[in-house]
Amino acid sequence: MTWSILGAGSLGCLWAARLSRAGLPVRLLLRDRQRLNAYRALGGVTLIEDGRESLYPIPAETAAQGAPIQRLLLACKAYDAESAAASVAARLAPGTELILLQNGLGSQQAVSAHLPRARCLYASSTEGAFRESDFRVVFAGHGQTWLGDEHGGPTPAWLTELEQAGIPAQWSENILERLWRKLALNCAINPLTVLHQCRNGELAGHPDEVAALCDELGQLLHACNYPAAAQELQGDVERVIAATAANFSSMYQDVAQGRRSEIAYLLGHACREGDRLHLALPRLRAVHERLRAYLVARGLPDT
Ligand code: NAD
Ligand code: KPL
Repeated sequence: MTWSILGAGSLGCLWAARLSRAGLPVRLLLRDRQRLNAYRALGGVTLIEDGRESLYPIPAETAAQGAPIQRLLLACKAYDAESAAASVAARLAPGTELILLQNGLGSQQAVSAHLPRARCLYASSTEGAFRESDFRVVFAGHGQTWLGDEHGGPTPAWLTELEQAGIPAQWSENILERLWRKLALNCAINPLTVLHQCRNGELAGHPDEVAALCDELGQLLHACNYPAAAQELQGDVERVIAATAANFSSMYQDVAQGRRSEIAYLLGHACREGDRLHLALPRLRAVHERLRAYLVARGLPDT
């Protein structure tokens, strides 16, 4: 069965290149004819790994046209997920499997609600990649991708294809817990790096702020019924800060480059869940408001 990939950015191209070189059928779905022409002019996806670059001439078509889609990786930003999924909805065969590869939470549920006949699986990844230019991607960090089904259901047989392609993936029986844990890590680190204009490692100089956020995120995770995601949160956050000390967080990079951030699916989602559960979360809300003001002052969306 062909892997269709919508969202030919950093992770979408990274998955496409590895599936393609393993000899698995894969095709890219591009936004429109202009993007398709630009892609064809380049001759394929270029993946740069350990300084070596390889070109993969992966077939591509526009999102609107083509054969029915049976397995789709949606690899766009959380704020684009609903509209991107809608652009291929008419092509989805009954029972199509969609893998929603977005950070944070909220976008996955929004996409699933619009596609009740599809099986929506959620993914959480710690792999790292960035775009040097269009369809030219650097594999920047090895990691792991967790996949799971919010509604249970069997482990997909195609996990072996990911293994065959060298994509480190594991099935999770509680993918929401995984996504919440990653959301909590991102909420404790990323906004502070933007507000303090610093690398991850410099947050070691703001231990009280980090601890206060971890404490409230822990309360939220317990109230949401994900106690395991709250375990050792602060210790883990401190470990990530130390291990990625020289890096700028993804949110810092988005803001520095004038790109929209995924704030609504990280801190925004945490605060909305806090409202729903009548939790005070004063420090988390204060950081959310400061970050929103910071973005607005720079002409960037605050949702
Ligand atoms: P990206 O911005 O590099 O790529 C997204 C691609 O989707 C872009 O090429 C964009 O043009 C395309 N797109 C958006 N809307 C579209 C539409 N309607 N039709 C067709 N294409 C459309 O993003 P990314 O870095 O690959 O991140 C994807 C998700 O994975 C994000 O939620 C991100 O937070 C998460 N993530 C990224 C990394 C990483 O290292 N890049 C690591 C872990 C998680
Ligand atoms: O995932 C990250 C990001 O920058 O988005 C880390 C480095 C773990 C910080 O939250």
